[in-house]
Amino acid sequence: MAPESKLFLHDHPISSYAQKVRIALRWKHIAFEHAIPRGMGSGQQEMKDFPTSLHPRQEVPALIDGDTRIFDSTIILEYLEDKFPEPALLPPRSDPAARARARMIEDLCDTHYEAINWGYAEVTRYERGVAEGVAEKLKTQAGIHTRDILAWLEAQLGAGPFFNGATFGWADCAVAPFLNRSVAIGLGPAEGSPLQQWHARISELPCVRETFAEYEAGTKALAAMVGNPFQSGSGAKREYRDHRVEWILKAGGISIIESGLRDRNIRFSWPGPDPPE
Ligand SMILES: N[C@@H](CCC(=O)N[C@@H](CS)C(=O)NCC(=O)O)C(=O)O
Repeated sequence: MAPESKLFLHDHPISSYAQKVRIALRWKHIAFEHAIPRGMGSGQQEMKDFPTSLHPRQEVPALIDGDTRIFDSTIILEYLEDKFPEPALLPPRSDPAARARARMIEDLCDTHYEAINWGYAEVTRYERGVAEGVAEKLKTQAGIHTRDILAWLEAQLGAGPFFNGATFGWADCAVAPFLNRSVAIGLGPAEGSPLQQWHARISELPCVRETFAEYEAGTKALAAMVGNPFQSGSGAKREYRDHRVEWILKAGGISIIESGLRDRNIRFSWPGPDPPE
């Protein structure tokens, strides 16, 4: 029998969704190769090695397994669990409530939690809201909303040791990149709290340690990049989508979206075209 080709992951070390998939692949000991699509993060929509046939929204992560192409971190995890059932990421089928709980934790992190981290970076990395005078307000709101999410997560963790239950699994992969980013931006759980102890515990696991180290290197590389690629007139447009837009509005940043549309440095997701001027 011909050896199966390695999985290939289009991803980015800073993307929390991509980190979730890297952690899952490594936890399952599945060999994979990965790369950042050319042009990713440039806002130029010229990712020639990442066609819309792979993912209409051209978002990472996207997985290639032979002739199979899969986008969306949740669907990728489901595929991996179906194709490589051992070691299992989800709690056993005999415990449907625990499986549902793992998925609910993931859903909340993918939507409401991620939006806060993303919005915070829009302000701090891309200086959104500075000219509009709302940057500080958004940073404050990010702190308040993160506290609420962390309180919810702490209730889910309960006595621990893992979100998935007695062993590391799906729910832990799902929380890890988002909470780790909160820690990185100074909005993480209090020292000595159950959440902080969970973060320390999972950071020791090789699959997490390697992924967090790549994230850290990625953030350093990004910080070293001079200038703002989304400056007015650059032609680059940042994707504003789903919960991210809701969070910017909720946190008081409607003016950010108005100026982004006016200056044509934000776009909404597929299908296009961009909003008319
Ligand atoms: N629901 C998707 C979200 C993926 C996503 O939003 N990815 C971002 C990076 S974190 C992306 O590729 N954005 C396109 C861009 O920045 O141009 C998933 O779970 O994979």
